Amino acid sequence: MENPRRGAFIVVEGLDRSGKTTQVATLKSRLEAEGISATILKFPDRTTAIGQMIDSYLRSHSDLDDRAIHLLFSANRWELATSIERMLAAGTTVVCDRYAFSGVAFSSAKGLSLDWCRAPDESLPAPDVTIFLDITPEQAQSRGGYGEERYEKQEVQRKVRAIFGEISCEFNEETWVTIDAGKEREEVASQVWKIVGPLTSGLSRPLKRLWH
Ligand code: Z5A
Repeated sequence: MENPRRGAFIVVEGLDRSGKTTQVATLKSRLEAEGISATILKFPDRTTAIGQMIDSYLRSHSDLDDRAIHLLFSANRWELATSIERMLAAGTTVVCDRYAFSGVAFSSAKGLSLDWCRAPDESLPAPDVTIFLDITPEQAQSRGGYGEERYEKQEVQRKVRAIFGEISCEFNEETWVTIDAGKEREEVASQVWKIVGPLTSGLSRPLKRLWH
């Protein structure tokens, strides 16, 4: 019989080096330790055919028009949309490292309009909460410096952070929570758990859709 309470959909966003991978891994261990059924996803999902095109672009092995790469990032999310819905309906908590907000923030930082950037992700499953790991580009760079990928530059990250700030204004304090990611890993993890813990017993409200 299907679980009457669906799983919660949790998205973790932030700049490069803000600690998303670290925090999602810590959260995974905590969820496992608590015996909670959970799935971890990451966008871009570089394993699919579309994901491989995105990977090649991010590594600067190929060039693409700004709009074309934006649509590929969105298509990469649509590839998984049905399975996200199925997992949530089955009562599984889904934690996602980056989602459509990264799509809008990074493409709009290149000069594309917010409305144009939002359109392809319209009607994707909407997260119940987005946890934004906030860090300055300077703090981020001090964490071992940026690598070789396309957007790993302070100027880009500064623009992206400002756009994430604009996007956050559309949400209330329950659906978008900003955490100071410059703090110690354990302190950040404990704040993440305070948000996620209460959602893991499942939700009875229907899943919403972006950007409704
Ligand atoms: N992108 C896009 O344009 N459109 C889209 O639709 C989507 C994405 C979905 C690839 O993303 C690029 O794709 C990304 C946005 C764009 N470009 N940028 N920038 P990605 O997710 O594959 O790559 P990433 O975000 O750059 O991941 P990352 O470098 O792995 O960063 P992270 O996951 O946020 O950080 P981390 O790996 O957990 O930590 C980084 C280092 O800091 C590491 O050495 C940690 O040990 C250390 N760390 C972590 N936490 C702390 C604390 N609290 N204190 C001190 N040090 C810490």
